[in-house]
Amino acid sequence: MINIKEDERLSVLNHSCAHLLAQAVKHLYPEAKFWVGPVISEGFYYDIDLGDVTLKEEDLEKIEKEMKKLSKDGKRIVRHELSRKEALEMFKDDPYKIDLINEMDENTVITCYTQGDFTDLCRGPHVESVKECKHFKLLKFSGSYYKGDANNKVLQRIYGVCFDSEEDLKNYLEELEELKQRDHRKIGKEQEIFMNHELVGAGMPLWLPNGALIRKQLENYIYEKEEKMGYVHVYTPCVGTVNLYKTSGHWDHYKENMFPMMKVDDEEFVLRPMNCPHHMLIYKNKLHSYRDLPIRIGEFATDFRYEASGAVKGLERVRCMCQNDAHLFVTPEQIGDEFKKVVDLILAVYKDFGIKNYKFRLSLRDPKDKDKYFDDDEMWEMAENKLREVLDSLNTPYYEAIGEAAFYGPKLDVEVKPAVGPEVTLSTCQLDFLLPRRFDLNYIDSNGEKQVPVVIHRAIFGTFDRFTAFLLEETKGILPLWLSPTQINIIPVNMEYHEEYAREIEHWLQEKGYRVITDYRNEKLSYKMRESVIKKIPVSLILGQKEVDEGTISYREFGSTETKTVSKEEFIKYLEERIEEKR
Ligand code: TSB
Ligand code: ZN
Repeated sequence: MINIKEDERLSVLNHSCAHLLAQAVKHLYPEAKFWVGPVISEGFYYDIDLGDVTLKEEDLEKIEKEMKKLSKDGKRIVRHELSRKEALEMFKDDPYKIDLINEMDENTVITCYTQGDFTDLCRGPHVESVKECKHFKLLKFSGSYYKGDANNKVLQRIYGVCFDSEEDLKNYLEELEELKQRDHRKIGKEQEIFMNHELVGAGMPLWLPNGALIRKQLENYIYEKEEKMGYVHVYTPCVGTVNLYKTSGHWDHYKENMFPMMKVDDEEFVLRPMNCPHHMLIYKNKLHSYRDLPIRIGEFATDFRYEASGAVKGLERVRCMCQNDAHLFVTPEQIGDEFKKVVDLILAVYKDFGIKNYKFRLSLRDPKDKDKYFDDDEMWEMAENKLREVLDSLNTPYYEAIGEAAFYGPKLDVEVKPAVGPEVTLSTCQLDFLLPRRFDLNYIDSNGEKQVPVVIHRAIFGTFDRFTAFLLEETKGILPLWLSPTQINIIPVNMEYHEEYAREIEHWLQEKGYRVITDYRNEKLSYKMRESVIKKIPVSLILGQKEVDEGTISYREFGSTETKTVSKEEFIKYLEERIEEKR
C-alpha cells in the first residue's frame, strides 16, 4: 500500500486537494471555519467547524461535486507572504487561524495560498493550479476534538485521497477495500472473537469463547518458550498505591496515560499502567548474588491505560490490556547477551507466525522534553550508547526515532502496519538503568560488594490484545490449525445413516484434545460444506457410507477442493504434523 505522505509529488497534490475540499465546503456551508488539513499516509483530511451541521453520507457527494466543478474551473494557486500584522488582520474573524498564527514563532515566514475566491493560511507547497486535483475521492468523515482534547468542541473531519490518474485512484480504492475486509474489527465480529459494550466502556473489549481459545493458545505457546529460557512467572495485582508509582517515577512522567487515582479507606490506589514496579518489589524480596543473575520475571499481566476515546480501536488499542511482560535483572556485563536472546526470541516467534513485514525502531528520548523523560543526561547517554552498541552487534537493521523512548530508558520496538490506520508497536525490548536505582535494588558482586542491577523490560507479543488483532489481519482470519478456535468440522452425509459414526469420531477426536464441532443439521452436504468454508474451519470431515463401512475418514482442508480418505491413525498423524509445523 502506497504511503502518500512519503511520496513527494503525491504529498503536495493531496495537500492541494485538502484546500480544494475546504473551498468547496466554504461554498456549500458559508459559515464553515477551518482548523488544520494535513497530508497523512492514506491521503489527507481537513478538520472543519460546521457549527450545528452534522455531515451525512450524501453530503460527501455534494462536496465532491463542488470540488469537481472548482477543479474544472482551473484557478491558479497563488502564494503570498504576509507580515504577522497582515495575517492577524486578514484572519481576524477566524479564531482557528488566529490560534495557528499565535502559535508560530517570531521567525516563521507566514504565507497564505489563494485559489479564486478562497484563501487559506498555509506553509505550502502546492501544485500550480486546482486543475491538477482531478482524480480524487472523499473517503469518510468522523468527529474529532479540536486539538484532540475531549474537553474541546467537536469538529468534523473529512478524509480524502488524490492521484495523478484515474487508474491510480481506482487501484488505490480497490486496495483500500481489500484492507477493510481484513480489518480485525470486522473479522473479530464475524468470527465471534471479541465484542464491546457501552456498559463496559470504550476500549474495554470482552473476549468471547473463540477469542479466549486463541488467547489461551498464545499464552501456552509463549509460556513454554519462556520457561525453556529460564524465566519464572508470577501473579501480581492490577492495582498499586500512588506511592508505588511515585517511587517508580510513573506518577511524574506517565500520569496522562493513567486512570485517575481512587481512594479506599486511607489508601490511594491507581489501576496499573505497567507491571515493572511490582516486579521490582519481587526482586527486592530476597538478597541476590551475581551468581543468581540473570533473573527473569515474567507475567501475563493486566494493565489499564488512558487512551483517548477517539484512539481506541478493536483489540489493537485498548484501555484494558494484557501484556506478555517480563523484566530481566542482569549485571552490566550480561546486557548484550540477554538483549540478543530477546531479539532472537522475537525473530523465532515471528517466524512461527509467518510475520514478515516489520521494522525495528530504536526509540530514543527527546532531550528537550523534560516532562516526559526522567532528567539525567548522563544516564540517558550511557543507556542509548549501550543499546546502539548492542544493536550494531546484532546485525539487525533499524531506524532511529526521537521522542519514542519510555520515560525510564531507550527501547528497541518492532513496528507493524495494521490493515487500517498508522503503524503500531508490537514487540518491545527496553534498557533501563533508572528503576533499579529508584527501588534501591542490588546484588552482591564477586568481590562481595553491593551493585545495582540493570533491568531489561520486554514484551514479545506486546499485548495479547494487539497481537491477536494483528494476527487476524495478517491471516485474513484464516488461522493455522493449532490456533483455530474450531479445528475440525464433522459433517455426516446423511443424518439417518451416518450420525452414529459421526458421534463416535467426534468423541474420539475430543478425547485426543482436538477442538471439534459436528454439524447435525438435516441440510444438504454441499450446504454444510459451504458453511464450513465461510466459518474458515481448517479441516472438514465428510463421513458417509464408505467411511462407516471401512472405518475411515474423508477430509478436506480449507481452501482445497480435494477430498482425501485415510485411516484413523493416518488422520491423527496428519493433524499432529500440521500442528507441529504450525501450518
Ligand atoms: C515491556 N514496562 C514495559 C514492559 O515491561 C512496557 O509497558 N512497555 S510498553 O509501554 O511499550 O508496552 C508494552 C507493549 O504493550 C507495547 O509494545 C505494545 O505492543 C502494547 N501496547 C501499548 N499500549 C497498548 C494499547 N493501548 N492497546 C494494546 N496494546 C498496547
Ligand atoms: Zn516494564
